Amino acid sequence: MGTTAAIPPEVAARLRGARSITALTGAGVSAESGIPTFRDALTGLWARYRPEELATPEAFARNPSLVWGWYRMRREVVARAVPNPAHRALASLEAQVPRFTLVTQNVDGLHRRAGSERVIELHGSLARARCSREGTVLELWDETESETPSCPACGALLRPDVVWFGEPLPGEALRAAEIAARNCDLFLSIGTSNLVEPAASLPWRAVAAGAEVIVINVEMDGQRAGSGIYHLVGRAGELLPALIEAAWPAR
Ligand code: BV8
Repeated sequence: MGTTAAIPPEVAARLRGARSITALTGAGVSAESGIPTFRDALTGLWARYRPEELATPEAFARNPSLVWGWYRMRREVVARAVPNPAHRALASLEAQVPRFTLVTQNVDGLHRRAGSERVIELHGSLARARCSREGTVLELWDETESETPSCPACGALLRPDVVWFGEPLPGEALRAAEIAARNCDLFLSIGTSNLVEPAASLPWRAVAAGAEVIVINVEMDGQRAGSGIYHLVGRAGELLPALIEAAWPAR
């Protein structure tokens, strides 16, 4: 567990004084659960691919079996993973702060497994598949190593229910995330390289509406700096619990 010594008092005070908080998480929040981030080089069988080459409709059209294999492997990694203190800290923040909205780019479902109830999943979920013809969403489907799963209703190819590069985000989720960004006075950007749009613009929509930003990341390369933007360098699994403890010391 991180010590509160790592938290500047003004940052703890800013969290304690926030009336409305929106948090955006990326793969860095799940890194301490053993789930590789996108920036971690893909390993083993997948080492020769980049996510942008696999997480696209074109890759799926070209080789659905390869893309399903990648998602099957990732589902197996997630099934073995458990939420870490960062996920649990965010679940406790939802309980502590009346107006708290959690927006995630992650598709691993760990926020909900940690107890977060209101989670806006911008990029879908590994736990669901979707009929590529009718769009029907399934939480259970037959899948074997050798053949790609097909829709039980119409026989068309099933696809993972995630948002691929070049695909639009779910309209309702994106609208809710943008409203939450514009209506908070504190925006937390946690464990994300903040490169992939339109999620990457959410913190700046918050700033444009007068919010301040706390960035939590193990490195700040490429992260925007400036007045009203606080950088906490370190692991989310340590800094988030420490930040909450510093803001609301255990009675
Ligand atoms: C869209 C789901 C429009 C799938 C994902 C040029 C060409 C083509 C497209 C574009 C282009 N320029 C911009 C675009 C748009 C594109 C985009 O932004 N591309 C980027 C690469 C430039 N965006 C899209 O295509 C989006 N759609 O724009 O549609 C449209 C509109 C209407 C009609 C048609 C089309 C769709 C984007 C969503 C793609 N799907 N995921 C899957 O998971 O398989 S994106 C995926 O990558 C993640 O969800 C996430 O969003 C992103 C990875 O980012 P991070 O989560 O931040 O992870 P990353 O590894 O990058 O960083 C981890 C961070 O954690 C690091 O900073 C690290 O330092 C830190 N960290 C590590 N450990 C810790 C830690 N921090 C704290 N604690 C730790 N322990």
